[in-house]
Amino acid sequence: MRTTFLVTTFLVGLAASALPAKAAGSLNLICASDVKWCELMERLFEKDHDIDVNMVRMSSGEAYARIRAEARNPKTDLWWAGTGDPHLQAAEDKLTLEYKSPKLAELQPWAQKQAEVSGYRTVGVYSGALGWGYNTQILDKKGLAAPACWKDLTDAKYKGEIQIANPNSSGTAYTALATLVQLMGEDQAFDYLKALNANVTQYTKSGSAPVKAAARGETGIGIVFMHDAVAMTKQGFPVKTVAPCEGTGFEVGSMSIVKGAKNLENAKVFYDWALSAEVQSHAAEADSYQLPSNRTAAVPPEAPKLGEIKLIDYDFAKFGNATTRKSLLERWDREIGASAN
Ligand code: S7P
Repeated sequence: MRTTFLVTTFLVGLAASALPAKAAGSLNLICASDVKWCELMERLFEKDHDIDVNMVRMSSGEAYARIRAEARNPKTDLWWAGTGDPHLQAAEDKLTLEYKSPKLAELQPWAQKQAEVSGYRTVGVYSGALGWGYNTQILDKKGLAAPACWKDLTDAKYKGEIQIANPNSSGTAYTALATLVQLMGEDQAFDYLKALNANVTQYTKSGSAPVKAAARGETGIGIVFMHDAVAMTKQGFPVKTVAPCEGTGFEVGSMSIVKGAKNLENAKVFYDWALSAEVQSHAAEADSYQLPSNRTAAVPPEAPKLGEIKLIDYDFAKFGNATTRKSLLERWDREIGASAN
C-alpha cells in the first residue's frame, strides 16, 4: 500500500515536471477598446510573458461601474483602454493606484498630461476624434446628402437614420455629450440632443456599435469615434467618415491600475509593456486606427489626422470630474433617455 503510494507520487511528480512551464501568476484585465484589439493585446502579452491573462471586454462606463462595485475587494488588476473621462473619475474616487511608469518620458504631451491631472493614477494610451460614419449606398438610395455638420444631423430628413450609444454605458457617447456641451453650452446642447433624439432609432450599449450597424446597412449614420468609422471602410464596407464642420471633441484613451490589485507586479508589467512603441505599433493589425501615445510608435496611415481636424479644447479635468459626469448623465437620463424611441 505504502509502496504504491510512493510510486504514484513519484509518477505524478515526473509527469508534472514534463509539462510546459506554468505561468508565473495571472492578470485580471478589463479591456475597453474594440474586442479585436483586446484579443490581440491578450495574445501578444501572453506570448511575451509567463503570465495568464483573464480578460473581459466592457464599454468604458461599464468598466468604471465594475471597478467601483469591486472597491472593497478588487477582482480586477488593470483597466486598459476606453475613453479617459471615466478613468479620470476613478482616479478622483481613488479607485486606482498612483504609478509612474519608466515609459512616461516616451509619451506624447497629451498622454503625459492625462497622467499629471490624475495624480499619476491613469495615463494616455491613444487618442482619437469624434465624428460619424455614414453608409454611402443607403444615403444615395434615399437621395440624402451626407451630413457635414452637427446641425445637419437634426434635419428631419435623417429621421430613422441615426444611431449613437447611451452615454451611461459608453465612453464614446459620453464624449459626444461633453463635446456638445463644450461647443454649445449645456442648455443648448440638451435642446440639440432633444432634436437629435427625433432622428435616432437606437441608443446602443457599445460606442462603436452604431457605425457597425451603418456598415451592415441597418442604419444610415453612426455617431462614433472617427477611427471606428475608418475601420469599417478598411473592412470593405461602403462607409465614409466625417469630421463635423463646427469642430469636435476627442478622447485620450487611458489605462489605470486598480487600487488593491491582487496581481500588482503583473499589472505593472502589462502597464509598462502596453506603453512601449513596439506594442502600440501592432494596433492596426486589429483594425484600430487611433493615434498611439508613444511618440515613436508607428502611426497607421489610415488614422484620422488630428492636426487637420477642427478640435475643441476639450476640458478633461472638468468633464472627467465625478460631479460634472454624474450631473450630465442624470440630466441625459431625465431629458433624453426617458423619452428615447
Ligand atoms: O473601438 C475603439 C474605441 O472607440 O472604443 C473605446 C470606447 O470607449 C469603448 O467603447 P464604449 O464607447 O462602448 O465605451 C474608445 O476608447 C476606443 O477608441
